[in-house]
Amino acid sequence: MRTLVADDDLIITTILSNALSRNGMQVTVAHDGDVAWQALNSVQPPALAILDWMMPNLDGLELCRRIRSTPRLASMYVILVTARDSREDLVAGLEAGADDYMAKPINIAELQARIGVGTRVAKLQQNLAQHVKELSSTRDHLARMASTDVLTGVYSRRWWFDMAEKEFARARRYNRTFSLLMADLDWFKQINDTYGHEAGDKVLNQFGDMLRKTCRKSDVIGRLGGEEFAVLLPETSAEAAQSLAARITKACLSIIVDPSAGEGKCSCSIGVTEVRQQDDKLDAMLTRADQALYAAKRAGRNQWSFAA
Ligand code: GH3
Ligand code: MG
Ligand code: MG
Repeated sequence: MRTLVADDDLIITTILSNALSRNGMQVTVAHDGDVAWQALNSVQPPALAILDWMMPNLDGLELCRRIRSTPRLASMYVILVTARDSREDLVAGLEAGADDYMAKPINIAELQARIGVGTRVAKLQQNLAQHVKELSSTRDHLARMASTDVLTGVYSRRWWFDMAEKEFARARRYNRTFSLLMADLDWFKQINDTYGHEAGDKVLNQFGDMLRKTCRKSDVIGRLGGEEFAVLLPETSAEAAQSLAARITKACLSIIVDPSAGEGKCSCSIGVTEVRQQDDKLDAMLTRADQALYAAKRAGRNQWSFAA
């Protein structure tokens, strides 16, 4: 564990660092307040600091206050050492943010005991900080893994890919067919630019609703990113997939961007493909659907195209 000893008295710093080293601590020594403040602000700050009250430049009391008002140092365990031993001084020290208070002359047994307490608390703080770090990384992971896209209510990208991989494996295993649609809203950047990002979000939300209403319950709808969606159609032939694509393209036209003003038509382009014997991975289908989608875009948008 890293520790800092700050005292302008060389004898005191020697006694303190020896005691700390005997406890297996890594000790940094400072002989004035400025140097101590620099050491406290190093990349890896000490977990325990023993500070003299009276030091040149910055005194221990001021250091305590600074430590407590610096979020990254706030959990540091601080022992204030001083020859001042009145009750008022003790209160002032604790109020400035010290965790413990030790009067000079230093008694070795007392010092050892107080270092023991400080180490225990500092270790608990470090464990707590580690736990908080782990929890927040778990939370981020869970958010990434969440099944639903908040804006549209359809499956999130990650989840959709998981489901699609499973359906691909299942269909191959039992020699079943299935199809895939890739849909992308047309001129969506222009919609955002004209009506604002919030209106754009509402369009995405309506598009998700429309997909859910237009598709079957067994179809797997996902938002792959931005204004791009994919629908997996289990047990569905190319013909049936194309007729669904036609219905989606038509239904999209009834989404109004700014309903209060009754203006702003919306359209989408769709790429359609059916699984093929030679497809060894889902990727092969995705690439085909993507190419068909871009063919539909090139052909003028507001239409679907089949990857023949
Ligand atoms: P194209 O017809 O070729 O698809 O043109 P486009 O404008 O739809 O496509 P482009 O890829 O140029 O722009 C997509 C836009 O979608 C840009 C981006 O700001 C917007 N977008 C992505 N995600 C969101 C979102 O969650 N909300 C909103 N409002 N806009 C988004
Ligand atoms: Mg687009
Ligand atoms: Mg796009």
